Amino acid sequence: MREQLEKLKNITLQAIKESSSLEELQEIRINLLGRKGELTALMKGLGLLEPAERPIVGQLVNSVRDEIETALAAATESANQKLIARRLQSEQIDTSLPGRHPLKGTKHPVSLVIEEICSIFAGLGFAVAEGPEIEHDWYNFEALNFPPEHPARDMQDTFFVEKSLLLRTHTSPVQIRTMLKQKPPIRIIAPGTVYRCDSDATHSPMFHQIEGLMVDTKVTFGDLKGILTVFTNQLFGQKTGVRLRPSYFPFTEPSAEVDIACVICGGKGCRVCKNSGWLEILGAGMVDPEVYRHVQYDAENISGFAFGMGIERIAMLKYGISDMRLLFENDIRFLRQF
Ligand code: 2U9
Repeated sequence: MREQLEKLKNITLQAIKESSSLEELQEIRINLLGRKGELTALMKGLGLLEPAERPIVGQLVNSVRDEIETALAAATESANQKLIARRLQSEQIDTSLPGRHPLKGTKHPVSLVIEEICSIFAGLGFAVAEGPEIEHDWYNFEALNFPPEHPARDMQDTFFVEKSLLLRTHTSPVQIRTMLKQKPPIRIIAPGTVYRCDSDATHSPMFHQIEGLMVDTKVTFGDLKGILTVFTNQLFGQKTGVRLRPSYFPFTEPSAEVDIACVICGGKGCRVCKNSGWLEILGAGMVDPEVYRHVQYDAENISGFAFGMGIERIAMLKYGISDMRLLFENDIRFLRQF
């Protein structure tokens, strides 16, 4: 038994010396001192010895166990230290390295133009109004004096959701909703997404508009021209020429189209202005009395003007973009330039 103990001790101490991980040390402990361990088995066998021998061999077993426990504790401590040293080495942070720059986004040119236009009109006393993109036929057409057979009402131009429910074709229903809620004086602009069944280099089925409405006692066509001249001068520069041409819209009478001197050639004539020297950027007019009738305003005692513009067209002119589709392709190399 003595020899057996000595042999077990030596083999175990050697194994502890050669072990390289905490897991291996744990295995050695279990194999020796666990419930089914070799030393545990020897201790259980003490009962079979002569009574005189038991205390002597018992003492020997205890001293072998103590020696192995001490060696295991020392080896565990050293394996732990090595593990910590390895982690400190591999998880090292060099605080002197330059930081990584987070990717910074840029605003979309359409958003930039909407913000700039809203801010110009805010300076002229106009508040921003918004409304739903899915509209009822009545707010989008009927209240705006579109006759029942008007071509804009056709499936070819309008996206219908149901019989009388559609994707708004302009932001004008926002002004109708505002007039139904509020009495004059009214001074609002309505920016937003609109939809028309149209798609080529200068038309997208989804685009953006800003429309404006001013209603009060004694608002004149002169006020309309004054406000729009201040606006175009602020957006395109103080010396931009402006002209109004007669036009027709169902919701305004009289109506006009507003041109600015070509921002590319300065009015001399080029490819962009088709050699005319002028660029059409706005539609406008005095609100038709028929529109006031639909919102129960007294057309005899109030007057007002309205205007509308397509944002993509203005963004293209302002930033020299030749194809509208570039604005919707989301190519990061294009968008980064703004
Ligand atoms: C109400 C009364 C009148 C809004 C107006 C225009 C003229 C116009 C076009 C410009 C280019 C739309 O994006 S575009 O195709 N808009 O020419 N819009 S007057 O008139 C209104 C609006 C609301 C209650």
